[in-house]
Amino acid sequence: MSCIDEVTEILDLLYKHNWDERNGGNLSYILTEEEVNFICNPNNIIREFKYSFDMSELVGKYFIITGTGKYFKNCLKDPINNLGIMKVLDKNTLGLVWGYLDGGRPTSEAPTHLKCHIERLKQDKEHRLVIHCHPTNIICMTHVHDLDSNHFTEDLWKMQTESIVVFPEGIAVLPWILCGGEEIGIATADKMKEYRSVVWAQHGIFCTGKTLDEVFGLIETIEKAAEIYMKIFDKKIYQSITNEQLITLAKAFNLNYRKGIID
Ligand code: 2HA
Ligand code: ZN
Repeated sequence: MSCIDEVTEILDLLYKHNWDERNGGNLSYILTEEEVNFICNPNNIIREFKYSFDMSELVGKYFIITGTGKYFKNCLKDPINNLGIMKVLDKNTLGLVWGYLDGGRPTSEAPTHLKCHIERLKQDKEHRLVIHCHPTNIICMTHVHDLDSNHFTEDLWKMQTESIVVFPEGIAVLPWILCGGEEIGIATADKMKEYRSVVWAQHGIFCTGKTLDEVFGLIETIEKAAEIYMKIFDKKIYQSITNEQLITLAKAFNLNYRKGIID
């Protein structure tokens, strides 16, 4: 399977989960030189994209990035118009080596993605992927829950046994900030120093990790917890998972869970 097949399969699944309506969402994935060689000649730079922030730490790396204004719905059947593969040429420049055939360019959230990659690579050398999407129940929760990251994490952990196992480091929550801009990029990347998942209130989520399966699974698990929350938060609750039970779970699974939430 080529990296294009792998990425478009996930984009299609994200669309079918109803997490990427219209042109909602974006993805960026670090590719190996071998993966790029399989698709195109990585030394043939078709076009260049300039950015004002410093991406020195990424120079020489290859990324596949969804195009601005493109619909996840269309990526599986038409990858070459909807996606681009780029090499980071210098601290301010991405060089297109494949894709964006109709004259497209990287997602408006590309600077945020690239800043997130820089931070996650500092935490985990095997990090490769950033996915931004609009899962319904996570967005719902940011309307009816406070936006304190620890409290938000606590309630997601307590919705189902799997939560603390899948995201022991918790979830960061940002208030509403204008998307596509510098402020939200800096705020998101800053949270990525400690978290793999950052919720944007009334908008969606950024999730990061090593593989497509891992990050898709992270989004699924957070969204499932949020769905349970939305179904029960205004009902009479008879019993829930307690702090003690979460600590028992964490010990059994040897989880390095975020401290200061349940203890
Ligand atoms: O453009 O989701 O945040 C697609 C988006 C922007
Ligand atoms: Zn969005």
